[in-house]
Amino acid sequence: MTAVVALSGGIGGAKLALGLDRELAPGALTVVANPGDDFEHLGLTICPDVDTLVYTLAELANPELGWGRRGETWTFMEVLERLGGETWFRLGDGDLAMHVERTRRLAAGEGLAAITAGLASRLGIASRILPATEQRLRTIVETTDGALAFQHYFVRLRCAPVVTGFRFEGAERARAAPGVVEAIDGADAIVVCPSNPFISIDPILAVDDVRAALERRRAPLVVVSPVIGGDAVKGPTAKMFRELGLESSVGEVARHYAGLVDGLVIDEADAALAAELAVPTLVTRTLMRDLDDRRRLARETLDFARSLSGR
Ligand code: FO1
Repeated sequence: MTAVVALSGGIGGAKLALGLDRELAPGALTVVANPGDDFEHLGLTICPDVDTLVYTLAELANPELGWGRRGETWTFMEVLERLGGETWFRLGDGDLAMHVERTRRLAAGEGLAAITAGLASRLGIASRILPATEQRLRTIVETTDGALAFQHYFVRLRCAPVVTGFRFEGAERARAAPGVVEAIDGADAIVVCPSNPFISIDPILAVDDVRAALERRRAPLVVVSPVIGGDAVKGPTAKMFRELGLESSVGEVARHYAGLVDGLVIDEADAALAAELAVPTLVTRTLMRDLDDRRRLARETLDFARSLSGR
């Protein structure tokens, strides 16, 4: 395949994005990243999912945490704590350089897409990583404790509050970042990575011209389920489905993307449910423990998309 677009959040999605990056020719992959987790913190603009993708594709990611850099040191955080600063969101010493440099370039008037491309290229990444939008789009989590800014809910409160819904503040004014619509229009396949549908993929779909480009696409759109055997590998996906009164299942994942999805990739643990799904389904092993798993799942997903072309 000559051009593939992947939609991705952070940790889980980035694993498949790495597999796609390694399976495709250099430059064939464009990853459109969730902008909803972004926020301003300690005077810096933090783009967690963009950064997780950058570190993962550059093979610099912290294998234990999934976010941040491997071999990280934490002197900045230790000193900040000593000084009585805010330490609930942990910025490693090396990672800090990313946020400082991005914030400096934003203040100098550069766009987030160009900045991300520049930083990714310095780290040797051949694929394109694009934020879905350069405008401010922030996920607000509606909970029984009130509306919470995303990182406040996710990191500070460790996803404990009961979720009742989501809002994407600023989405109505957000436009697709330069390159996003062109990439979707020119794609041979679109892959929705195994990311949380509510907080990782929906913020991307909330950008009107991104959604419109996906709706008019000619290429097949394949979703890799983030739900395996009714649970998520990591993170609050299954908890969110349940709190919203939905079943945490591959059937609900398919329903979530109804009208967009042409094919669903599900795990062998869910094989028995395949017959009930209203979309063509590929059953395989979707748990990605190492690079071989990531590459194999990427290869199988691309083959599956190819088999759906022209339907
Ligand atoms: N996630 C955490 O659970 N705790 C943290 O302290 C934290 C810091 C952090 C710093 C930079 C960065 O790029 C990501 C960071 N994340 C942290 C992950 C972040 O909250 C992501 O939004 C989630 O992992 C969801 O994708």
